[in-house]
Amino acid sequence: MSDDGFHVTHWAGLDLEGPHVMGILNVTPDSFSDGGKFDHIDAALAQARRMVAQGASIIDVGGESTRPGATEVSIEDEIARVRPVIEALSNEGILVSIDTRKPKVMEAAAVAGAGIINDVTGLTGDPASMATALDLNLAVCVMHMQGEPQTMQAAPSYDDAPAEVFEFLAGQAEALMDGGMVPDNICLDPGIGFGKNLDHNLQIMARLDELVDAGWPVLLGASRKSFISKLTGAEVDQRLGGSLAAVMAGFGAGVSIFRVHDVAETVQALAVADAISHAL
Ligand code: 8Y4
Repeated sequence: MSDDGFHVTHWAGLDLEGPHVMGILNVTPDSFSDGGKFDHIDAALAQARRMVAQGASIIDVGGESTRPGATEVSIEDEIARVRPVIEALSNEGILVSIDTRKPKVMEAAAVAGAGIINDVTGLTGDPASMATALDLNLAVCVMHMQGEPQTMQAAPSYDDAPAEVFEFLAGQAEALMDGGMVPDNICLDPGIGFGKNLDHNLQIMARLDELVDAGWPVLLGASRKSFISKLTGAEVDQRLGGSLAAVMAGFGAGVSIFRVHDVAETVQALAVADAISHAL
């Protein structure tokens, strides 16, 4: 390691000696037209259990779509969607992250048993987010986003995208530490596709080693994202190859956690890459 020696070895109770996979579980009306109803909860639970059986260490439960054009979700609706899923999974001993920008949803998710807050605004989306995360004292994934979900892809602009993204993330980690959070609860994520054009995304992924060298655990979410289509033209359900290539690039740079749709394939790719890395 080419740094001063600061290096977090655990996050949210996970040993980061080897890579981990976070499986994506959407409980939005995009995927379930009537979020909160029994058969939809059952389908979500079945999908989550399948991903755990395939080797996922974390299930990321999201009840609010950040897609441009997605309809706003009220706090009450978002909680109604995610709470039963979080309760059931955490009762089964499954580590759950709550994908939300709303402090009230963070609190409800914590009560329901979530172990991780995954906030795509990096705790800047609501004035109360930072204080809520510190108060709940759960593990957090701090993600970088430029702008707002509705408009962030209109004109993303940076002088040096990796430098600016990594600087923001280090600052949020510092703020969490200043607020009393322990290092083992902090993970950083450059936010692929969130207010970034193709060049920005590629530069960030090419320089992930710089973020890893800061010592914090790093999470990468590149699964099926549109940069793959910009490079290959592949439709969203045909992006496994590109998604695995991004995972492999991140693994080589020292990324610890990978947020993906295709858990079995990603776990297999990481098992091979990890074994190769240990054969040296
Ligand atoms: C197909 C499917 C194409 C999904 C695009 C997408 C991240 C995240 C999202 C991420 C963390 C997404 C909630 C966007 N991305 N959380 N969340 N990191 N920590 N788009 O990169 O998956 S949602």
